[in-house]
Amino acid sequence: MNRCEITFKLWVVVGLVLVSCQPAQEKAVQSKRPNIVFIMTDDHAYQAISAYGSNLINTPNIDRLAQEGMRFDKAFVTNSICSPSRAVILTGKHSHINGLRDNIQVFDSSQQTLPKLMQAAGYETAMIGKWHLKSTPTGFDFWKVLPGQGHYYHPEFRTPGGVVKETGYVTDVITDIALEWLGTKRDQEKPFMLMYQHKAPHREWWPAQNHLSDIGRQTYPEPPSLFDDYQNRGAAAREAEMRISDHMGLTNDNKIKPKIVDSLGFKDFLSWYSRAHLNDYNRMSDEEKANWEKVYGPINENFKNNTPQNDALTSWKYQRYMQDYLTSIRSVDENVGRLLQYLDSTGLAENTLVVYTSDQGFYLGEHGWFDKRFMYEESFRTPLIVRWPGKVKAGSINNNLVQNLDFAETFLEAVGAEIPGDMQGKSLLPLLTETSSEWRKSIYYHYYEYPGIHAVKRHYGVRTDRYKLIHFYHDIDEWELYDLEKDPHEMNNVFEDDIYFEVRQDMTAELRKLQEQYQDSDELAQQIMASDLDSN
Ligand code: SGN
Ligand code: CA
Repeated sequence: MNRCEITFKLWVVVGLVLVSCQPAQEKAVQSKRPNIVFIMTDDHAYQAISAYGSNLINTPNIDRLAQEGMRFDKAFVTNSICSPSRAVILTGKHSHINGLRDNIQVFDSSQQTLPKLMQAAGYETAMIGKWHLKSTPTGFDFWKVLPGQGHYYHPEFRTPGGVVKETGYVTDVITDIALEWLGTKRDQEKPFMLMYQHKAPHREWWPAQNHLSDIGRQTYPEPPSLFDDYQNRGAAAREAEMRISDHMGLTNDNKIKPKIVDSLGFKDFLSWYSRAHLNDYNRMSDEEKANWEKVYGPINENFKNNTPQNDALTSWKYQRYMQDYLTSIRSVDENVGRLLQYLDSTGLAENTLVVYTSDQGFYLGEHGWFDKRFMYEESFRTPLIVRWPGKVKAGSINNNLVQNLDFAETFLEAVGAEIPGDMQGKSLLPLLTETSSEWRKSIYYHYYEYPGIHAVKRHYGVRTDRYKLIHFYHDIDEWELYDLEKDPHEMNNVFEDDIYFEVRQDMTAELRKLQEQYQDSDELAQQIMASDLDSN
């Protein structure tokens, strides 16, 4: 027997003695309390998950969660951007209440958060991977997080002891750290909540070495609105700077060498694009660069020799975008598989609630776009799959309007902890266990980061099962109304259409009701806007 085995056996004996000293009732409750593994990726569109019917990629491991659990088809965020989404998840409160409304602000981590409440309920907690809230993580017994956006190759991590650099590909490394924590670092006596949060598939979509050979094997179908002309909508969609054609970089995003891009007379939308590309490239070792060149060298050559123009260039960029984006998802899926395998082999799977979600959705060419931010479906929606053996029916599908605002309350209820009265979501437990069909009729959204990268104007709105009403404000004052049943791709704003007079009135009343319920208002939005402008 080696030292580890002796220590492990000792712990088992100590554990058994401790457990057998507890009253029987308490033991029963404790043994039932589930672990929570919260898997969140960054910018993973539901359109790129085969469990959601993707025609772009197979994601067998994420699909397995859906086969064994519940897939939510109407899961949304409250503010479709990274840091705000994370703050909503940690607090169970809308952005204007938790104080973090955009990617620029710093999260006030002294406030009440889910991990702190879980700790108080006797849970061991960990945060591993993308954090993106600037302030030091609080409420975690263990944390190891990427600084800011982090890097794909050989990433640095913030830890309580300072910054450390790891060798390898970010998605693999984050999983290694998570598995190590699960196996040897956590207090094995306590139930746990692991927040396992990937950088991938965030821009600029750097694939892993072991998947480079997938690049270029497939041609992807173009979405019907790739060449959207933004007719029948207001200025917000037209003026956003996230078009594949105009704002996606040939260097950083499409991985064409800056020298080639220059020599062909192209100019990327922002001047830092080529520098960003070179920085990422130079993070790779010589061997990795050589492997990279075997795949991207011919792509570069081809681009130089047969340079596409105009619409053909947009189509080419879309293919390049999909190749890199989807290949970085292959690593995510593979690593989700590693984690699920670990839960199976240790017997943890049975009493662990596993969630798969993303910090928001993403445009895969719909409306000609990449990025997110808008309240239009592709970025407003987010994937959400929950597996909880014995509680959630395998292969079930839910169509209720749920939001990332609901996660904190769901987890607290699942572990039998009290839900603080100031949280603004709703526990999903009755939906997960199919014990009640009573649910909310509408959801609220508010996006703030404007002026800012991608130039998506500030807006708030309401969505019901069938309709969506949006108000864009700041340097614009425009309303949009969509009939999602007749116009699921949101190509036609019917706000001014007389046929929708009553719908418009009902939706406006619903919006004002939600604003009141969530303590938001036009006045507050104006105040926030003025103070944001002041501080910039
Ligand atoms: C970076 C990206 C943007 C992206 C923001 C926010 N540019 O600035 O495209 O919208 O992050 O993303 S990049 O070329 O530097 O990747 S978020 O997921 O963190 O909100
Ligand atoms: Ca994101």
